[in-house]
Amino acid sequence: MNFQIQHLSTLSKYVGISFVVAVLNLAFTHQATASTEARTVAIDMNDKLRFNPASWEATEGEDLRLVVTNSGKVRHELVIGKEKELAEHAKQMLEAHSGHHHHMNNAVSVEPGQSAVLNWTFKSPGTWGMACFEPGHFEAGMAGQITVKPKHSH
Ligand SMILES: [Cu+2]
Repeated sequence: MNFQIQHLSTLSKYVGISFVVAVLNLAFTHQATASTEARTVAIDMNDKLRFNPASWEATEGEDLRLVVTNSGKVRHELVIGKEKELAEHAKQMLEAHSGHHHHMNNAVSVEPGQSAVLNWTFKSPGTWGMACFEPGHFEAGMAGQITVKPKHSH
């Protein structure tokens, strides 16, 4: 009798603990999901001077994790910006006659055979562009388009 009561209390202790563990698990799982919410978009760059996909869609404010792979044998980069800004940047680069340039957080340069991640959120809807500013690449058509839909569609 005594044993049974003890056994029962031990059991309820375990049930209690596993309940707490379950709740904690739930809390942590939820937190983990919240912090890795970013949608992954895989973009390939190659020596045909093309992005693949060359056009894709996103939503304003959406957290994106761009996994950019260079499957070519020369260095490529992915620069994101409004198409007008990218065109202006390309012009400036030609005028500067310099292959050396700096970008902010809107670009990632990837060595041949490597991959890199660019975390990105489009702050406004509309047509955005992708470009590679390695010398001559943008001019040869290494560019793409991203259609960004508004966050609230009424
Ligand atoms: Cu390129």
